Amino acid sequence: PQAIYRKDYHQPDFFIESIDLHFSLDEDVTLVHSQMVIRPRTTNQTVPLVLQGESLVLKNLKLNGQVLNTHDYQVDKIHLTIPTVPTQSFTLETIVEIKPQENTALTGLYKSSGNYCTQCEAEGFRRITYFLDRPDVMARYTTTIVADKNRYPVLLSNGNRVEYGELTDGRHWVKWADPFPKPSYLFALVAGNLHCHGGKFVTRSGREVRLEIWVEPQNHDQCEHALQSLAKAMRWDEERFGLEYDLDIYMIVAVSDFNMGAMENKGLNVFNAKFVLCRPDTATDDDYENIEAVIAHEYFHNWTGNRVTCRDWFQLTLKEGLTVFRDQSFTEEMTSAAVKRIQDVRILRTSQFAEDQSPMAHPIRPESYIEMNNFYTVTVYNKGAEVIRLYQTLLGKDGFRRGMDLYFQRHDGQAVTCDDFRAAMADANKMDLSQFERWYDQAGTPVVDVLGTYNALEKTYSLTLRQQIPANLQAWHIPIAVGLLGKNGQDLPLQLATETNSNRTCIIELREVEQTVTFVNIPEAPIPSLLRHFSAPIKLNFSRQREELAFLMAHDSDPFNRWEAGQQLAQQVIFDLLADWQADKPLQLDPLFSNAVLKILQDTQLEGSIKALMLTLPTEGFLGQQQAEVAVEGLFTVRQFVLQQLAQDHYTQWLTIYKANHHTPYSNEASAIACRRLKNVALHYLCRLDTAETTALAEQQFTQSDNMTDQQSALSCLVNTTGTAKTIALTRFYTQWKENPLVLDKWFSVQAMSYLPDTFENVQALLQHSDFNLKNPNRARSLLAVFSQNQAQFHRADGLAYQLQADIVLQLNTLNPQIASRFVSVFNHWRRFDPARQALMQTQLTRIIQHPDLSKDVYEVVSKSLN
Ligand code: DPP
Ligand code: ZN
Repeated sequence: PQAIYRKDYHQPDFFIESIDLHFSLDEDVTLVHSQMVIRPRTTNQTVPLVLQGESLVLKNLKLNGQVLNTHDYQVDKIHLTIPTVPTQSFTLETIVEIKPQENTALTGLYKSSGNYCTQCEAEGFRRITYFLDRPDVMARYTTTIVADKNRYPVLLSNGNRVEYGELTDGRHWVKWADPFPKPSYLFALVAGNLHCHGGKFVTRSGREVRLEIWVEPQNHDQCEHALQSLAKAMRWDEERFGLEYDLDIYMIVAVSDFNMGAMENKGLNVFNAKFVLCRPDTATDDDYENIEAVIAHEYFHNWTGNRVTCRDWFQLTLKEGLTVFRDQSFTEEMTSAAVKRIQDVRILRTSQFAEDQSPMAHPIRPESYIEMNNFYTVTVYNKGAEVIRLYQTLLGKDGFRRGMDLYFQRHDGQAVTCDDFRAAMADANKMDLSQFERWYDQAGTPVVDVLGTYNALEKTYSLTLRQQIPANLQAWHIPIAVGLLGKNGQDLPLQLATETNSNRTCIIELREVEQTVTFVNIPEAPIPSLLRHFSAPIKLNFSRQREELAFLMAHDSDPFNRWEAGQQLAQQVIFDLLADWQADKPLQLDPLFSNAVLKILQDTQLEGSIKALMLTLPTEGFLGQQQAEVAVEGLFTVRQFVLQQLAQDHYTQWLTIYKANHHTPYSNEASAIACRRLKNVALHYLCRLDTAETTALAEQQFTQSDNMTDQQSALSCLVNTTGTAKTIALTRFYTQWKENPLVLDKWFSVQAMSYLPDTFENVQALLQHSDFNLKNPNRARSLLAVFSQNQAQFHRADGLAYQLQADIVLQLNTLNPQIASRFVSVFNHWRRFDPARQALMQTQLTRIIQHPDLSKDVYEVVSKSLN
């Protein structure tokens, strides 16, 4: 397979002005009839017209109404080429046959639960009809869908419904017209038996927009939260960015089989049902929050993605980084800024920093790809969002808004680049952002070493910051938010030597390899709080004593850094214990850490959700990343020891917290959510003790809960207990929820996450369960992707889990290459493990790459991994 390079971009030779599509949906073959008006970019020379098309059977081809004869064109597996076409605009008509019912890749047109749906991003439209399937070709679409009226009473596409009618043979038809030119990746079609949960939204300019959530009929009572979330997102975008919705109708369809989270097709979003459906008894608090966030994310794409789209796929972060930043900001305002920030940074540091350490490392704007679908990554999305956040940190909220306004003013209706976005930010604020481009060019996580010096005589405090610059790279432009705490735990007023005013938090703009800043009028040796709010996606090294971390954990006015100090303290404690364990010394928990945890437990001022986060240890995966070679067994053992010890040390306090928060009635309010988070953290600690008493507590919660947060949490405690309670609860949960696939996914996940040593054997058995189905991405992920994150169990020393994973990857390679490629990516980190595990993983990677008929998706990841 060939790589495609960003530097090779050239404009299309042809534009497609309009496309009139006609679908005849049938159980055997579906016919797609397309009529395009095509305009050559230049009229002075003739170039061949090369359209993309995959898995299509061409039945008819006409140019300006004339049937083309087979000498006049060529068809291969991925193209339709017409060597000679007119130099002026012309019409091209094609008829192709496709078989959506056989499409297990879930890209293009496919069937899910008996209904038809589409997924075109990035390059799925070419599996529907021949087209210039690239985002800088924007056309006006009309779409007519014809289907059996009984089986497919609902027929949807982008834009507005303009005509409909009935045919004599039991079929009916609907015609849709989308007034906005769009790239093909935003095309959508849905046909099926669906229930509509409707509502309306009045825009701030007074236009009424109809909102429709379409679901399988049995799910009619699980739509209201999605609808409310949509309305909230619409309002927020008006208030924060002045952006209004532009069509008269906004539709969201929930489907059960979906590769991604959701898709922002113009006016007709198609969603993974997981991000639409919820009811208190079926969905957890996190599910509710994720639904609100994903609904908002796709809605926000209407401006950042659809109205202004990407010139080419290398620019993906233009729309994804920006839209993730927008959805994060939205959630920060809807829930708690601190909690959301901590959650987002956790994802960034566990997944994206790991990607930076892997052979798949790439800048947020990649330089090349073999298969674009492999670049829908945490780097493009989450690091991309951090880079957008940097603009806001540097320019301020108002400056960022000015940049956004200029971006839309300049580029509405266009397909543009990351450079265009950066230029709008720079021009609107008259700021030089040329060095900032390095965030787009350079892969990897910047590392900054910091030294602090207090001068008691002068009453100054200096920070020297030094970037570690890898070979061939250059210094980044990094805003670092800093505060200084006095001995009483309060922020000291900050005044730079160059300033007259003082602040509590100051942003240092680090542009050079090394810079020193000096604060004046500092009365005592301060304790610095660095990188507040995680002001840049970097690793910051500053050496600290445990006492200092415990102090920050108790006092920092920046809640993010308070949490961060606790995490760093826990990490130090765990790594020191690991050294003891490796030296065969007895393990003993540092009382300083245990006391710091106790202080958090007893802190009555601390908000519950933050408290719950502060009581959660860093994961084995995150800890492993900080090591030169992941100590699989050691980290597992030591971390378990710490949890167990904290459970014992503070038994009474855990129980008190549990009881104090247990009786709060269910609601979706932040305060009730905080109670559930806190009590469930407490329950997990208590259940570490595996006594009759603690198991009874979990059992009671499991049977009496009226909401999924509590039920699932109790179940996940019980699967780690050793008595009969585990089997009883699992059976009961299965019987209660076997008809609800999204809840049943949780049943698989909870078992895959168990830390007991028979987890792998259980996963193997679950693969044979009648409800397991590899073709359904949610189900496959719920068991296998979740298991592969269970570090100690997945990386068991005998390599059996690796072999199983590779077997699955090879099956998925044929069924669904996109999911196969995600699943094979767990091996990307193979070089970070001990030699024995390296050899075992390498064996599986080699076995995979030798497979004939390897998809581009899997080939790209595995070949980079082995390189
Ligand atoms: N649907 C995916 C997303 O919204 C890709 N655009 O991120
Ligand atoms: Zn997106």
